[in-house]
Amino acid sequence: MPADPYPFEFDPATTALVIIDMQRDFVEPGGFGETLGNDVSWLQAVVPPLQIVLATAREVGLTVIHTREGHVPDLSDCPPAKLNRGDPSLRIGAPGPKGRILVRGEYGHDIIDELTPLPGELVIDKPGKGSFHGTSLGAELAELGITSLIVTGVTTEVCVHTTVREANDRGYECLVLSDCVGSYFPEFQRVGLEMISAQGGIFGWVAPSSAFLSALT
Ligand code: TIU
Repeated sequence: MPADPYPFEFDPATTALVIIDMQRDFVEPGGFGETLGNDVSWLQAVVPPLQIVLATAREVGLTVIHTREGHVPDLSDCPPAKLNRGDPSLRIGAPGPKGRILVRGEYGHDIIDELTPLPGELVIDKPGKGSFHGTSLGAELAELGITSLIVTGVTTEVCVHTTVREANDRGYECLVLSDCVGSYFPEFQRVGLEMISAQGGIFGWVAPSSAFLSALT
């Protein structure tokens, strides 16, 4: 299929759709992300195209993996370097508008209704920005024989980038769908995507979801 910086080849049998951190606290109005002063409309724009990609992936039987960023309730999996950031009243574990911020089991931590995982789809709870650090993702992908990842979700320059970088170092081919990843900052979105495909595809490929859907169906 056409992609930047050159065509991306994939076999659906060894490819997974990865949907990163489409959680209420990052995406929805009134959530943690908005509380930090971010404009969530940039992230909400990702939902409709991602719904189409998810529905199509399910139709053709692609492996679907969801991730959620968050911590166990006693925060024992949250290092001080991550915990002690920013305004104490808005820190991880503090009471937020949709439950304790980034704590597993809280309403705001869960995935938005539009993209609710189906039974049988893998949901990876991750303590970090990357999806491999501190999770079973690498082992699960090896078990499934997955070698290529179609990467979507939020935010482009944070958890999407960290995951793509982790995946690249582990030998996975990564295609990032440009309209299915979002940032609170338009300039980070643009540059974040450019950074992936620059230098001959230093971390992977970038293409719009329309190109991926054409290749898949
Ligand atoms: N999922 C993810 O990207 N976590 C973040 O904290 N992102 C921000 O941009 N803050």
